[in-house]
Amino acid sequence: MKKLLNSILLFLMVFAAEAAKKTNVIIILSDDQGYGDFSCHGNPILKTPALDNLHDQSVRFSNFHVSPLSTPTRSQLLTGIDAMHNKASTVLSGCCRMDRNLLTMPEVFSQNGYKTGIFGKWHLGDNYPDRPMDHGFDKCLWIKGWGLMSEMEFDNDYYKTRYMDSLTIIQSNEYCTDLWFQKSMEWMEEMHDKGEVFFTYLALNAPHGPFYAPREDFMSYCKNLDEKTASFFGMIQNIDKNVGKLMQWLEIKGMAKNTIVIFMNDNGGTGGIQVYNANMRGAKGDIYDGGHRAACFIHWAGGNLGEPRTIDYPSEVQDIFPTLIDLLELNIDPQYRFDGISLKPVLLNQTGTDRMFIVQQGTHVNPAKYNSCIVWNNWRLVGKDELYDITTDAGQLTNLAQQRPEIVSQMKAYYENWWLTVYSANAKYIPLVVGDPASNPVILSSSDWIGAGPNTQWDIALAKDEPNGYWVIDAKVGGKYRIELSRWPFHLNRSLTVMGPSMTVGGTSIRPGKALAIVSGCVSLNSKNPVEAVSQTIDATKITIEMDIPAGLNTLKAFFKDKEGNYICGAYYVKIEKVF
Ligand SMILES: [Ca+2]
Repeated sequence: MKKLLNSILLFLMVFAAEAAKKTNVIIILSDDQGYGDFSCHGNPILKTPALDNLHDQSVRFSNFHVSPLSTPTRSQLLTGIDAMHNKASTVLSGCCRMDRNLLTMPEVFSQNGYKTGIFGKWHLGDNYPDRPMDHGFDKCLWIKGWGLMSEMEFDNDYYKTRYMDSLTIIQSNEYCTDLWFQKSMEWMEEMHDKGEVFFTYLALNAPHGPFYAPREDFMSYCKNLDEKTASFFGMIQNIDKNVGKLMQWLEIKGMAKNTIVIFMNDNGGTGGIQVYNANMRGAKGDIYDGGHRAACFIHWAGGNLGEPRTIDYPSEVQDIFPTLIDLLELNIDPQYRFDGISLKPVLLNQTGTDRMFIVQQGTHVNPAKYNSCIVWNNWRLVGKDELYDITTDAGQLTNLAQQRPEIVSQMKAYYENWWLTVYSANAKYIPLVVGDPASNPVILSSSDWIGAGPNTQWDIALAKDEPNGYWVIDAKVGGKYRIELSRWPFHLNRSLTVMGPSMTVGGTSIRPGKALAIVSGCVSLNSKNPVEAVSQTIDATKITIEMDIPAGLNTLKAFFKDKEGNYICGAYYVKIEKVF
């Protein structure tokens, strides 16, 4: 009898594991939407009926934290490891690439038989070996940099979005958010028809600025709001419509029950906080709750998560990866360690363990100690000496540090231990690879300068500069390299000395900026005397310099001069090719 029961039990366990393995996963991450930019969170003007519906049918984490900025939230989501440990810790300064040895979410899904797809914004490195296809995604429809009109997507357009299918550049006629949803559904349908189970990462670039909404969505808000806010809310309304379509489509295709849908936003509020900020203090970039508290809706109609409800257990974006592994019983080396924890017990109505975690601001190469928020249930230690109880003081206005020194000292002790693991790990960043036959040449741009290099269309056009900016490169082989310096993105094929284009590829106006009297270009390797070359023709689009680069780590600085030999600005784009 016992044997029979054991067999039945084993059968049920295998059955449950198989059922879990057939569960698809869709993570939707919006860009620069704040916690307050949902009508279900109390926004008095913005209407988000589909997100409200998803909220109502989901388990919601109401004390959920991301990073104050895009890149670290993405690296933490995909690795389950703190940004200060995975090294993609901020935007700019070469700090947007992940430690290449870490396991990523798409890699683990792949190893467990899933097909994996990204649709949208990656923001964890534009070049080999840091692209989405280098980190485990099978299907990659993506854009570079922080999004449309970043320095690499200089002339891209919200209404007619240009994107890459793997490395093939495709010009669409679609509005960006519509494109990502539509293409992801086409791919998911194809996978579903083939009997494949899938992991879809819908990494939207909206409602990140500049604010361009579809006209009909802008019209919903323009009567009572200024143009910028109306456009921002319009962009969210468009996301909302697409979420509604996706959920309906999952029903029609019979996938609603066996698909986990997670919706999150990636940092604090931006374009809508003057209307509503859910009573929080701070915005994107801040260490107060307004900078990093985010929505997290987990919807699994066929799962056993119980009734839709709100959970105030403290949770962070690093928890999502271990939670999915746990919920879906994915195979992974049991020794592998995450900084996040599995939320499965909490999702199954058990009591979560007492925990603290840290939201660290990752400014430039080395983060500043205590430029952080420590989260411990209702407590927040902001910086070194501001203590808030968010149950009675959501707006973080009354500092309780003097009254509760015992709480402060426990939180600081936790931070001090954590800091020991951070500083040494983060003193290094992930260098850019050049001279690898797998990807030669490579194009580098100013957003990867060490220092705050320009990373927007308008800053490039207006010739904003960071005079001490340089790249850190890892030359896979030593020897002769050809380095081309350009003022404009190479695909524009534009003269060094003229203004920039005044239109995007879709016909939207952009800033042409200013013309520069560039006559020569210089490259300095490892702070040595620069090698200089003069522009060959009056309308040259680039200046080429050949030089030997030793194998391994090097610094490379490139800049332009006028005819008197005066420094003008850095070369925003360089193409580096190993000459074999
Ligand atoms: Ca963002």
